[in-house]
Amino acid sequence: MQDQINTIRDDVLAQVEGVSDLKSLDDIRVAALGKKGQITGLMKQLGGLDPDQRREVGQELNRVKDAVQAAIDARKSDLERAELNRRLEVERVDVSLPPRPEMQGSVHPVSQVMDEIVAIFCEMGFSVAEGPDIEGDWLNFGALNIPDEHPARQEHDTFYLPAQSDDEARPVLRTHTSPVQVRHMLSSQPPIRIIAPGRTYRSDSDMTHTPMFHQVEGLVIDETTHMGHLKGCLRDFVEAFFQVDNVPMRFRPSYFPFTAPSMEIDIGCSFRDGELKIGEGDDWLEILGSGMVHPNVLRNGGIDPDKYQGFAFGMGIDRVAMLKYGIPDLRSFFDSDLRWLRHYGFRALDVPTLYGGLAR
Ligand code: 2NM
Repeated sequence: MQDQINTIRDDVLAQVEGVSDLKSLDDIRVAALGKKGQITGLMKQLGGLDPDQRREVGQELNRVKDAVQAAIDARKSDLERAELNRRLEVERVDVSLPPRPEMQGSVHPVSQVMDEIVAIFCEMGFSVAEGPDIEGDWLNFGALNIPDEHPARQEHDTFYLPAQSDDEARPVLRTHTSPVQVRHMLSSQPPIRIIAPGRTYRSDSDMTHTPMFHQVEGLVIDETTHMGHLKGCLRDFVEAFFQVDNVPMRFRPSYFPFTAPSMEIDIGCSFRDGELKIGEGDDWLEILGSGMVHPNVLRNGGIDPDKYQGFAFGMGIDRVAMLKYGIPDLRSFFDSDLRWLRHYGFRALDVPTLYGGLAR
């Protein structure tokens, strides 16, 4: 038996020495030390020996087993280190190389249009305000004079999140950026001139609606701010944005809970040969909602409606991006299709400014 043990030990150690991959090494381990392995087999024969022999051969077998296991472990870490070095060599990345042309990104039309809108309003003296996407019920609805029974509050329009406690209203994904304006009113005093661009959410999904979309809203408040300012401001904006002069504009009476009076704003356009032209023709395109901020909203924002008044407006960014850049399908905006992004995207270093040109 002693001879057999020595032969197996020398044989296995030689195999371990000669192996060059981890899979074969493990096969050797199984053949020697596994359930049906050679060394395990000898262990099983110990029962047939007389007690003295059993102790002696048992100790010898354990020494061999430990030696074989140690040799396998050492070989394993050698092979693993060699494999890591091989991969480090093969997968080497030179981070100082310039990017390859086919990897160049582009600016999404929504980002582009948002930057254009920000550039126009900043030139007029507005600042940009931001707020969280998750809002409380009060800031998204209550403070904006939207009553409890208003349809916009119902489940089918609003994404509700689980309530934090039993006696608190459920948080919502903001359905408009108006809560940003309320936050701004609460944290500062007039004069106020801000725009609030950002993501908004409504549970609505079809050809012309996506559950996440982008909005920009504006708010101007001072002691004597009136509807003439509203009209002039939005005319200047539309003409700068669509790069046309003397756009026909139509102010249609409308209703929003947060403004009174309220109006929707249409601009003149024509659809000829499947092409939309803005600033001429006898069709109308609705692009903005607006109105004089409701006294209740001013009060909820901590502003005295007997001393101050102002106007607000709101616009869908995705929609005006489609109109301005002739993009036919809204849902393609959020598909992350690289061919689409390359076709409709903008060059990263062409930052929109009024003096340098808004786009392309
Ligand atoms: C619109 C239309 C009309 C609006 C009102 C306010 C606030 F917070 F000042 F009350 N922010 N935005 C507003 C007004 C938004 O979107 C179609």
